[in-house]
Amino acid sequence: MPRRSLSLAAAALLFLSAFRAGPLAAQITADEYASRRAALAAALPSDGVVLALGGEEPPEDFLSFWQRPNFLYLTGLREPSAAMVLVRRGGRTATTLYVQPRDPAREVWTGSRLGPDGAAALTGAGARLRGELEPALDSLLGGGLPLYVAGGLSAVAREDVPPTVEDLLVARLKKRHRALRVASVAGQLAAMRGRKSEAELALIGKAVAITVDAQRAAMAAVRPGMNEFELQALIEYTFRRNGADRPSFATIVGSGPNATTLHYNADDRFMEDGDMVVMDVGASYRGYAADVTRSVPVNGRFTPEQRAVYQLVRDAQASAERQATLGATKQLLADSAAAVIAAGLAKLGLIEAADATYDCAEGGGAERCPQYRMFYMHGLGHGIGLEVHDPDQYDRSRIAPGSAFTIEPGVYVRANLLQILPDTPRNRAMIARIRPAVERYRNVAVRIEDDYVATERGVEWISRAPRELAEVEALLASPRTDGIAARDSAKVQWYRATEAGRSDRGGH
Ligand SMILES: [Mn+2]
Repeated sequence: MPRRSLSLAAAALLFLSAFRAGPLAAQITADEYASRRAALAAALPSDGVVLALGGEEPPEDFLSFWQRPNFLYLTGLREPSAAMVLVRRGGRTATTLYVQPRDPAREVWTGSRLGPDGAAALTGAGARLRGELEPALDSLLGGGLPLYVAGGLSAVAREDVPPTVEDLLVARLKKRHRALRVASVAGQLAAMRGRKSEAELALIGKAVAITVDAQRAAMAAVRPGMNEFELQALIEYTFRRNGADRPSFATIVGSGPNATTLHYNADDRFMEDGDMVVMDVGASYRGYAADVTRSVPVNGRFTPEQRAVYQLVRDAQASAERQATLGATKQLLADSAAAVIAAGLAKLGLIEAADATYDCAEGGGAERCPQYRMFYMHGLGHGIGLEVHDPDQYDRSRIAPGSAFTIEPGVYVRANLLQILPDTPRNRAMIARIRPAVERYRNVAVRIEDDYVATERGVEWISRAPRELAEVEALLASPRTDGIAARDSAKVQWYRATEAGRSDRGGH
Protein backbone atom coordinates (compact mmCIF):
# COMPACT_ATOMS: atom_id res chain seq x y z
CA MET A 1 0.00 0.00 0.00
CA PRO A 2 1.54 3.29 -0.98
CA ARG A 3 2.19 5.88 1.64
CA ARG A 4 1.30 9.47 1.04
CA SER A 5 4.52 10.88 -0.26
CA LEU A 6 6.83 12.58 2.21
CA SER A 7 8.58 14.60 -0.36
CA LEU A 8 10.18 11.96 -2.45
CA ALA A 9 10.33 9.71 0.41
CA ALA A 10 10.37 6.09 -0.03
CA ALA A 11 12.36 3.29 0.64
CA ALA A 12 13.79 0.28 -0.41
CA LEU A 13 16.14 -2.23 -0.91
CA LEU A 14 17.00 -5.59 -1.75
CA PHE A 15 19.14 -8.11 -2.54
CA LEU A 16 21.98 -9.86 -1.28
CA SER A 17 21.64 -12.91 -2.88
CA ALA A 18 19.88 -16.01 -2.83
CA PHE A 19 20.33 -17.36 0.61
CA ARG A 20 17.14 -17.23 2.56
CA ALA A 21 17.10 -16.83 6.27
CA GLY A 22 17.10 -20.17 8.02
CA PRO A 23 14.01 -21.24 9.89
CA LEU A 24 13.58 -19.15 12.99
CA ALA A 25 11.14 -19.69 15.76
CA ALA A 26 8.19 -17.59 14.68
CA GLN A 27 7.23 -16.52 18.14
CA ILE A 28 8.19 -13.81 20.54
CA THR A 29 9.19 -14.98 23.99
CA ALA A 30 8.28 -13.46 27.34
CA ASP A 31 11.99 -12.65 27.74
CA GLU A 32 11.96 -10.61 24.54
CA TYR A 33 8.99 -8.57 25.73
CA ALA A 34 10.76 -8.01 29.05
CA SER A 35 13.90 -6.83 27.26
CA ARG A 36 11.83 -4.38 25.18
CA ARG A 37 10.43 -2.91 28.40
CA ALA A 38 13.94 -2.67 29.82
CA ALA A 39 15.14 -0.92 26.67
CA LEU A 40 12.30 1.57 26.88
CA ALA A 41 13.07 2.23 30.54
CA ALA A 42 16.70 2.86 29.63
CA ALA A 43 15.64 5.27 26.85
CA LEU A 44 13.55 7.49 29.13
CA PRO A 45 14.92 11.00 29.67
CA SER A 46 14.52 10.58 33.44
CA ASP A 47 12.95 8.44 36.10
CA GLY A 48 9.21 8.35 35.66
CA VAL A 49 6.04 6.38 35.05
CA VAL A 50 5.36 4.90 31.60
CA LEU A 51 1.73 4.30 30.76
CA ALA A 52 0.69 2.16 27.77
CA LEU A 53 -3.01 1.66 27.17
CA GLY A 54 -4.29 -1.33 25.24
CA GLY A 55 -7.36 -1.21 23.04
CA GLU A 56 -10.89 -1.27 24.40
CA GLU A 57 -13.47 -3.88 23.48
CA PRO A 58 -15.46 -2.60 20.47
CA PRO A 59 -18.71 -1.40 22.07
CA GLU A 60 -21.91 -3.06 20.93
CA ASP A 61 -20.91 -3.62 17.32
CA PHE A 62 -19.37 -7.08 17.70
CA LEU A 63 -16.43 -6.21 15.49
CA SER A 64 -13.19 -8.09 15.90
CA PHE A 65 -10.81 -6.81 18.55
CA TRP A 66 -7.21 -6.01 17.55
CA GLN A 67 -4.64 -4.90 20.09
CA ARG A 68 -2.99 -1.48 19.77
CA PRO A 69 0.54 -1.86 18.38
CA ASN A 70 2.63 -0.14 21.07
CA PHE A 71 0.87 -2.01 23.84
CA LEU A 72 1.24 -5.28 21.97
CA TYR A 73 4.92 -4.53 21.35
CA LEU A 74 5.60 -4.02 25.06
CA THR A 75 3.46 -6.79 26.54
CA GLY A 76 2.35 -9.37 23.96
CA LEU A 77 -1.06 -9.20 25.61
CA ARG A 78 -3.98 -9.46 23.18
CA GLU A 79 -6.85 -8.88 25.61
CA PRO A 80 -9.02 -5.76 25.45
CA SER A 81 -9.15 -3.14 28.19
CA ALA A 82 -5.65 -3.77 29.51
CA ALA A 83 -2.98 -1.26 30.54
CA MET A 84 0.71 -1.36 31.40
CA VAL A 85 2.51 0.78 33.93
CA LEU A 86 6.28 0.73 34.03
CA VAL A 87 8.00 2.60 36.84
CA ARG A 88 11.64 3.60 36.63
CA ARG A 89 12.92 5.02 39.87
CA GLY A 90 16.38 5.09 41.39
CA GLY A 91 17.94 2.61 39.00
CA ARG A 92 15.15 0.06 39.33
CA THR A 93 12.23 -0.67 37.06
CA ALA A 94 9.02 -2.57 37.69
CA THR A 95 6.15 -3.37 35.35
CA THR A 96 2.55 -3.94 36.33
CA LEU A 97 -0.24 -4.97 33.98
CA TYR A 98 -3.83 -3.99 34.65
CA VAL A 99 -6.38 -6.41 33.21
CA GLN A 100 -10.04 -7.33 33.45
CA PRO A 101 -11.02 -9.79 36.17
CA ARG A 102 -11.88 -13.40 35.54
CA ASP A 103 -15.67 -13.54 35.50
CA PRO A 104 -17.06 -16.92 34.46
CA ALA A 105 -20.60 -15.60 34.01
CA ARG A 106 -19.48 -12.77 31.76
CA GLU A 107 -17.08 -15.06 29.90
CA VAL A 108 -20.17 -16.87 28.55
CA TRP A 109 -20.35 -13.85 26.23
CA THR A 110 -16.76 -12.71 25.87
CA GLY A 111 -14.75 -15.90 26.09
CA SER A 112 -12.22 -16.48 28.81
CA ARG A 113 -10.12 -13.69 30.28
CA LEU A 114 -6.65 -14.09 31.68
CA GLY A 115 -7.30 -12.24 34.91
CA PRO A 116 -4.32 -10.91 36.86
CA ASP A 117 -2.93 -14.36 37.64
CA GLY A 118 -3.09 -15.45 34.00
CA ALA A 119 -1.56 -12.20 32.77
CA ALA A 120 1.28 -12.48 35.29
CA ALA A 121 1.95 -16.09 34.32
CA LEU A 122 1.97 -15.24 30.62
CA THR A 123 4.25 -12.22 30.82
CA GLY A 124 6.31 -12.57 33.96
CA ALA A 125 5.26 -9.05 34.96
CA GLY A 126 3.14 -8.12 37.94
CA ALA A 127 -0.59 -7.91 37.28
CA ARG A 128 -3.60 -6.33 39.00
CA LEU A 129 -7.21 -5.49 38.19
CA ARG A 130 -7.89 -2.75 35.67
CA GLY A 131 -10.02 -0.92 38.19
CA GLU A 132 -6.90 -0.32 40.26
CA LEU A 133 -5.09 1.55 37.48
CA GLU A 134 -6.03 5.12 38.32
CA PRO A 135 -5.54 4.80 42.09
CA ALA A 136 -2.11 3.30 41.38
CA LEU A 137 -1.24 6.18 39.04
CA ASP A 138 -2.44 8.68 41.64
CA SER A 139 -0.13 7.14 44.17
CA LEU A 140 2.89 7.12 41.83
CA LEU A 141 2.35 10.57 40.37
CA GLY A 142 1.63 12.08 43.77
CA GLY A 143 5.29 11.42 44.50
CA GLY A 144 6.29 13.85 41.74
CA LEU A 145 7.37 11.41 39.01
CA PRO A 146 6.69 12.56 35.45
CA LEU A 147 4.26 10.59 33.26
CA TYR A 148 5.51 9.15 29.97
CA VAL A 149 2.73 8.07 27.63
CA ALA A 150 3.41 5.35 25.06
CA GLY A 151 1.92 7.17 22.11
CA GLY A 152 -1.62 8.24 21.54
CA LEU A 153 -1.43 11.80 22.86
CA SER A 154 -2.95 14.25 20.41
CA ALA A 155 -0.25 16.41 18.91
CA VAL A 156 -2.67 19.30 18.59
CA ALA A 157 -5.72 20.30 20.57
CA ARG A 158 -8.39 20.82 17.94
CA GLU A 159 -12.12 20.79 18.33
CA ASP A 160 -12.61 18.64 15.23
CA VAL A 161 -10.18 15.95 16.40
CA PRO A 162 -11.67 13.72 19.07
CA PRO A 163 -9.46 13.25 22.12
CA THR A 164 -7.63 9.95 22.41
CA VAL A 165 -8.08 7.67 25.41
CA GLU A 166 -4.67 8.89 26.55
CA ASP A 167 -5.83 12.52 26.31
CA LEU A 168 -8.87 11.78 28.46
CA LEU A 169 -6.92 9.92 31.11
CA VAL A 170 -4.20 12.56 31.25
CA ALA A 171 -6.83 15.29 31.59
CA ARG A 172 -8.31 13.50 34.60
CA LEU A 173 -4.87 13.00 36.15
CA LYS A 174 -3.94 16.64 35.64
CA LYS A 175 -7.01 17.71 37.58
CA ARG A 176 -5.75 15.76 40.55
CA HIS A 177 -2.02 16.48 40.08
CA ARG A 178 -1.65 20.13 39.13
CA ALA A 179 2.12 19.99 38.68
CA LEU A 180 2.09 16.78 36.60
CA ARG A 181 4.62 16.70 33.77
CA VAL A 182 3.52 14.62 30.77
CA ALA A 183 5.51 13.62 27.69
CA SER A 184 5.09 11.08 24.93
CA VAL A 185 7.62 8.29 24.41
CA ALA A 186 6.21 7.45 20.98
CA GLY A 187 9.51 8.52 19.43
CA GLN A 188 11.56 6.16 21.59
CA LEU A 189 9.13 3.35 20.79
CA ALA A 190 9.30 4.08 17.07
CA ALA A 191 13.09 3.88 17.23
CA MET A 192 12.87 0.52 18.98
CA ARG A 193 10.18 -0.85 16.67
CA GLY A 194 12.22 0.27 13.66
CA ARG A 195 14.80 -2.41 14.35
CA LYS A 196 13.13 -5.81 14.19
CA SER A 197 14.33 -8.79 16.18
CA GLU A 198 14.94 -12.17 14.61
CA ALA A 199 11.58 -13.37 15.87
CA GLU A 200 9.85 -10.35 14.36
CA LEU A 201 11.59 -10.86 11.02
CA ALA A 202 10.44 -14.48 11.07
CA LEU A 203 6.83 -13.40 11.64
CA ILE A 204 7.07 -10.84 8.84
CA GLY A 205 8.48 -13.59 6.64
CA LYS A 206 5.50 -15.77 7.41
CA ALA A 207 3.04 -12.97 6.61
CA VAL A 208 4.88 -12.33 3.36
CA ALA A 209 4.94 -16.01 2.35
CA ILE A 210 1.18 -16.24 2.83
CA THR A 211 0.68 -13.04 0.85
CA VAL A 212 2.78 -14.40 -2.00
CA ASP A 213 0.55 -17.48 -2.10
CA ALA A 214 -2.48 -15.20 -2.34
CA GLN A 215 -0.93 -13.18 -5.18
CA ARG A 216 -0.18 -16.35 -7.10
CA ALA A 217 -3.72 -17.62 -6.59
CA ALA A 218 -5.20 -14.32 -7.75
CA MET A 219 -2.99 -14.18 -10.83
CA ALA A 220 -3.94 -17.73 -11.74
CA ALA A 221 -7.64 -16.94 -11.34
CA VAL A 222 -8.13 -13.52 -12.93
CA ARG A 223 -10.08 -13.27 -16.18
CA PRO A 224 -12.45 -10.82 -17.87
CA GLY A 225 -15.99 -10.90 -16.49
CA MET A 226 -14.97 -11.60 -12.91
CA ASN A 227 -15.75 -9.07 -10.26
CA GLU A 228 -12.99 -7.46 -8.22
CA PHE A 229 -14.62 -8.92 -5.12
CA GLU A 230 -14.03 -12.44 -6.38
CA LEU A 231 -10.28 -11.79 -6.40
CA GLN A 232 -10.54 -10.10 -3.00
CA ALA A 233 -12.34 -13.16 -1.64
CA LEU A 234 -9.76 -15.55 -3.05
CA ILE A 235 -6.91 -13.46 -1.62
CA GLU A 236 -8.43 -13.15 1.85
CA TYR A 237 -9.43 -16.82 1.85
CA THR A 238 -5.82 -17.70 1.10
CA PHE A 239 -4.68 -15.51 3.99
CA ARG A 240 -6.97 -17.04 6.55
CA ARG A 241 -6.67 -20.66 5.51
CA ASN A 242 -2.90 -20.32 5.95
CA GLY A 243 -3.28 -19.02 9.47
CA ALA A 244 -3.12 -15.26 8.95
CA ASP A 245 -5.12 -13.16 11.42
CA ARG A 246 -6.66 -10.92 8.80
CA PRO A 247 -5.67 -8.55 6.00
CA SER A 248 -3.16 -6.04 7.39
CA PHE A 249 -5.04 -3.26 5.53
CA ALA A 250 -8.14 -3.05 3.34
CA THR A 251 -7.49 -5.27 0.32
CA ILE A 252 -7.02 -3.20 -2.85
CA VAL A 253 -8.24 -4.86 -6.05
CA GLY A 254 -8.62 -2.03 -8.54
CA SER A 255 -9.28 -2.69 -12.21
CA GLY A 256 -9.62 -0.40 -15.23
CA PRO A 257 -10.09 3.18 -14.03
CA ASN A 258 -10.00 2.01 -10.40
CA ALA A 259 -6.40 0.90 -10.88
CA THR A 260 -5.40 4.57 -10.88
CA THR A 261 -6.88 5.21 -7.41
CA LEU A 262 -4.10 4.58 -4.92
CA HIS A 263 -6.16 3.44 -1.93
CA TYR A 264 -9.21 2.13 -3.81
CA ASN A 265 -10.86 -0.63 -1.79
CA ALA A 266 -14.53 -0.81 -2.76
CA ASP A 267 -13.53 -3.87 -4.82
CA ASP A 268 -16.88 -4.30 -6.58
CA ARG A 269 -16.36 -3.65 -10.30
CA PHE A 270 -16.69 -6.25 -13.03
CA MET A 271 -13.35 -6.48 -14.81
CA GLU A 272 -13.20 -6.09 -18.57
CA ASP A 273 -11.04 -7.40 -21.37
CA GLY A 274 -8.15 -4.97 -21.79
CA ASP A 275 -8.13 -3.72 -18.19
CA MET A 276 -5.17 -3.71 -15.88
CA VAL A 277 -5.87 -4.79 -12.31
CA VAL A 278 -3.72 -3.58 -9.41
CA MET A 279 -3.77 -5.96 -6.43
CA ASP A 280 -2.17 -4.39 -3.36
CA VAL A 281 -2.65 -6.83 -0.51
CA GLY A 282 -1.10 -8.02 2.71
CA ALA A 283 -1.72 -10.65 5.33
CA SER A 284 -1.29 -9.94 9.01
CA TYR A 285 0.32 -12.89 10.78
CA ARG A 286 0.33 -12.81 14.58
CA GLY A 287 0.15 -9.07 14.31
CA TYR A 288 2.89 -8.60 11.68
CA ALA A 289 2.06 -7.12 8.29
CA ALA A 290 3.04 -7.98 4.75
CA ASP A 291 2.39 -5.61 1.84
CA VAL A 292 2.79 -6.89 -1.72
CA THR A 293 1.42 -5.46 -4.98
CA ARG A 294 1.12 -7.04 -8.38
CA SER A 295 -0.43 -5.40 -11.45
CA VAL A 296 -1.58 -7.65 -14.28
CA PRO A 297 -3.67 -7.54 -17.44
CA VAL A 298 -7.09 -9.07 -16.77
CA ASN A 299 -7.07 -10.96 -20.07
CA GLY A 300 -3.62 -12.45 -19.50
CA ARG A 301 -1.65 -10.50 -22.13
CA PHE A 302 -0.13 -7.04 -21.72
CA THR A 303 -0.97 -4.56 -24.48
CA PRO A 304 2.05 -2.69 -25.88
CA GLU A 305 1.11 0.32 -23.74
CA GLN A 306 0.66 -1.77 -20.59
CA ARG A 307 3.91 -3.58 -21.31
CA ALA A 308 5.86 -0.34 -21.71
CA VAL A 309 4.60 1.13 -18.45
CA TYR A 310 5.03 -2.17 -16.61
CA GLN A 311 8.66 -2.52 -17.68
CA LEU A 312 9.33 1.07 -16.69
CA VAL A 313 7.99 0.51 -13.19
CA ARG A 314 9.85 -2.75 -12.87
CA ASP A 315 13.07 -1.06 -13.99
CA ALA A 316 12.55 1.64 -11.38
CA GLN A 317 12.05 -0.99 -8.71
CA ALA A 318 15.16 -2.89 -9.84
CA SER A 319 17.16 0.32 -9.71
CA ALA A 320 16.07 1.00 -6.14
CA GLU A 321 16.82 -2.62 -5.25
CA ARG A 322 20.38 -2.27 -6.49
CA GLN A 323 20.84 0.64 -4.07
CA ALA A 324 19.24 -1.24 -1.20
CA THR A 325 22.21 -2.45 0.77
CA LEU A 326 23.27 -2.22 4.40
CA GLY A 327 24.13 1.40 5.14
CA ALA A 328 22.07 2.91 2.31
CA THR A 329 19.70 5.79 2.99
CA LYS A 330 16.03 5.75 2.10
CA GLN A 331 16.61 8.83 -0.03
CA LEU A 332 19.20 7.05 -2.14
CA LEU A 333 16.67 4.38 -3.07
CA ALA A 334 13.93 6.91 -3.72
CA ASP A 335 16.11 9.08 -5.94
CA SER A 336 17.26 6.10 -7.93
CA ALA A 337 13.72 4.92 -8.70
CA ALA A 338 12.50 8.45 -9.44
CA ALA A 339 15.27 9.01 -11.98
CA VAL A 340 14.29 5.86 -13.87
CA ILE A 341 10.61 6.81 -13.86
CA ALA A 342 11.28 10.37 -14.99
CA ALA A 343 13.47 9.24 -17.88
CA GLY A 344 10.98 6.55 -18.87
CA LEU A 345 7.96 8.85 -18.80
CA ALA A 346 9.80 11.33 -20.99
CA LYS A 347 10.55 8.58 -23.48
CA LEU A 348 6.87 7.63 -23.58
CA GLY A 349 5.91 11.27 -24.18
CA LEU A 350 3.93 11.50 -20.95
CA ILE A 351 6.14 14.32 -19.72
CA GLU A 352 8.13 16.91 -21.68
CA ALA A 353 11.54 15.96 -20.31
CA ALA A 354 12.94 14.01 -17.40
CA ASP A 355 13.62 17.22 -15.47
CA ALA A 356 10.58 19.16 -16.65
CA THR A 357 8.33 20.82 -14.08
CA TYR A 358 4.76 22.09 -14.00
CA ASP A 359 2.68 24.54 -11.98
CA CYS A 360 1.42 22.47 -9.08
CA ALA A 361 0.08 25.04 -6.59
CA GLU A 362 -3.66 24.57 -6.15
CA GLY A 363 -4.37 28.26 -5.83
CA GLY A 364 -2.36 29.32 -8.88
CA GLY A 365 0.83 30.16 -6.97
CA ALA A 366 4.36 29.90 -8.30
CA GLU A 367 5.20 26.46 -6.95
CA ARG A 368 6.74 24.09 -9.50
CA CYS A 369 6.81 20.31 -9.18
CA PRO A 370 8.54 17.67 -11.30
CA GLN A 371 6.25 16.51 -14.09
CA TYR A 372 6.88 12.87 -13.30
CA ARG A 373 5.02 13.41 -10.01
CA MET A 374 1.79 13.71 -12.02
CA PHE A 375 2.09 9.96 -12.66
CA TYR A 376 4.05 8.77 -9.61
CA MET A 377 2.69 10.69 -6.65
CA HIS A 378 3.51 8.51 -3.65
CA GLY A 379 6.62 7.50 -1.75
CA LEU A 380 8.87 4.63 -2.84
CA GLY A 381 8.16 2.57 0.24
CA HIS A 382 7.88 2.29 3.98
CA GLY A 383 8.72 0.09 6.92
CA ILE A 384 6.53 -2.93 7.68
CA GLY A 385 5.95 -4.56 11.05
CA LEU A 386 3.16 -4.39 13.58
CA GLU A 387 1.59 -1.83 11.29
CA VAL A 388 1.55 -1.88 7.52
CA HIS A 389 3.24 1.52 7.64
CA ASP A 390 5.66 0.77 10.46
CA PRO A 391 8.68 2.67 11.69
CA ASP A 392 11.99 1.57 10.23
CA GLN A 393 15.44 2.65 11.27
CA TYR A 394 16.05 3.93 7.73
CA ASP A 395 13.46 6.66 8.44
CA ARG A 396 16.05 8.23 10.75
CA SER A 397 19.32 6.90 9.47
CA ARG A 398 20.15 3.98 7.23
CA ILE A 399 19.25 0.43 6.31
CA ALA A 400 20.72 -1.89 8.94
CA PRO A 401 20.15 -5.40 10.25
CA GLY A 402 16.57 -5.48 11.54
CA SER A 403 15.18 -3.28 8.76
CA ALA A 404 12.00 -4.51 7.07
CA PHE A 405 10.47 -2.42 4.31
CA THR A 406 8.79 -2.22 0.92
CA ILE A 407 9.88 -0.90 -2.46
CA GLU A 408 6.84 0.07 -4.47
CA PRO A 409 7.20 2.41 -7.40
CA GLY A 410 4.13 3.01 -9.55
CA VAL A 411 2.88 4.85 -12.61
CA TYR A 412 -0.79 5.78 -12.96
CA VAL A 413 -2.30 7.41 -16.04
CA ARG A 414 -5.55 8.71 -14.68
CA ALA A 415 -8.14 9.47 -17.32
CA ASN A 416 -8.99 12.89 -15.92
CA LEU A 417 -5.42 13.89 -15.10
CA LEU A 418 -5.31 16.81 -17.52
CA GLN A 419 -8.56 18.21 -16.11
CA ILE A 420 -7.38 18.30 -12.50
CA LEU A 421 -4.13 20.22 -13.05
CA PRO A 422 -4.07 23.90 -12.07
CA ASP A 423 -5.13 26.00 -15.06
CA THR A 424 -2.09 28.15 -15.86
CA PRO A 425 -0.51 29.25 -19.16
CA ARG A 426 2.51 27.01 -18.67
CA ASN A 427 0.34 24.01 -17.79
CA ARG A 428 -1.83 24.62 -20.85
CA ALA A 429 1.26 24.53 -23.06
CA MET A 430 2.44 21.31 -21.40
CA ILE A 431 -0.99 19.71 -21.73
CA ALA A 432 -1.07 20.41 -25.44
CA ARG A 433 2.18 18.50 -25.83
CA ILE A 434 1.44 15.49 -23.64
CA ARG A 435 -2.27 15.03 -24.38
CA PRO A 436 -1.77 12.43 -27.14
CA ALA A 437 0.36 10.23 -24.87
CA VAL A 438 -2.03 10.65 -21.95
CA GLU A 439 -4.87 9.51 -24.22
CA ARG A 440 -2.85 6.60 -25.47
CA TYR A 441 -1.91 5.34 -21.99
CA ARG A 442 -5.25 6.22 -20.38
CA ASN A 443 -6.12 3.93 -17.45
CA VAL A 444 -2.81 2.10 -17.62
CA ALA A 445 -1.75 1.74 -14.00
CA VAL A 446 1.09 -0.30 -12.57
CA ARG A 447 2.41 -0.63 -9.07
CA ILE A 448 4.92 -3.33 -8.18
CA GLU A 449 5.56 -3.69 -4.49
CA ASP A 450 7.91 -6.08 -2.77
CA ASP A 451 9.08 -6.70 0.77
CA TYR A 452 12.66 -6.86 2.01
CA VAL A 453 14.42 -7.62 5.25
CA ALA A 454 17.96 -6.81 6.32
CA THR A 455 20.18 -9.04 8.43
CA GLU A 456 23.91 -9.09 9.07
CA ARG A 457 24.21 -10.91 5.76
CA GLY A 458 22.60 -8.06 3.84
CA VAL A 459 19.26 -7.20 2.33
CA GLU A 460 17.00 -9.93 1.07
CA TRP A 461 13.97 -9.82 -1.26
CA ILE A 462 11.39 -12.02 0.47
CA SER A 463 8.15 -11.54 -1.51
CA ARG A 464 8.98 -13.78 -4.42
CA ALA A 465 5.76 -13.71 -6.40
CA PRO A 466 6.24 -13.54 -10.18
CA ARG A 467 6.97 -10.00 -11.32
CA GLU A 468 8.93 -10.07 -14.58
CA LEU A 469 6.73 -9.62 -17.66
CA ALA A 470 7.31 -13.12 -19.01
CA GLU A 471 6.74 -14.90 -15.71
CA VAL A 472 3.60 -12.89 -15.01
CA GLU A 473 2.17 -13.79 -18.44
CA ALA A 474 3.14 -17.42 -17.94
CA LEU A 475 1.27 -17.62 -14.64
CA LEU A 476 -1.75 -15.82 -16.10
CA ALA A 477 -1.79 -18.36 -18.93
CA SER A 478 -1.70 -21.35 -16.64
CA PRO A 479 -4.77 -23.58 -16.31
CA ARG A 480 -7.35 -22.13 -13.98
CA THR A 481 -7.08 -23.93 -10.69
CA ASP A 482 -8.77 -21.43 -8.41
CA GLY A 483 -11.98 -23.40 -7.97
CA ILE A 484 -14.01 -20.22 -7.94
CA ALA A 485 -17.41 -20.98 -9.36
CA ALA A 486 -18.88 -17.74 -8.12
CA ARG A 487 -18.34 -16.00 -11.44
CA ASP A 488 -21.06 -18.12 -12.93
CA SER A 489 -23.22 -18.30 -9.87
CA ALA A 490 -26.75 -17.02 -9.81
CA LYS A 491 -25.82 -14.65 -7.03
CA VAL A 492 -23.08 -12.90 -8.98
CA GLN A 493 -25.38 -12.77 -12.00
CA TRP A 494 -27.98 -11.11 -9.80
CA TYR A 495 -25.37 -8.71 -8.47
CA ARG A 496 -24.37 -7.79 -11.99
CA ALA A 497 -27.99 -7.23 -12.98
CA THR A 498 -28.56 -4.80 -10.13
CA GLU A 499 -25.18 -3.06 -10.53
CA ALA A 500 -25.45 -2.45 -6.79
CA GLY A 501 -22.67 -0.31 -5.46
CA ARG A 502 -20.57 -0.68 -8.57
CA SER A 503 -17.50 1.53 -8.39
CA ASP A 504 -15.86 3.19 -11.34
CA ARG A 505 -14.09 5.84 -9.41
CA GLY A 506 -11.06 6.42 -11.54
CA GLY A 507 -12.68 9.34 -13.30
CA HIS A 508 -13.54 8.94 -16.96
MN1 LIG B 1 2.95 -0.43 0.73
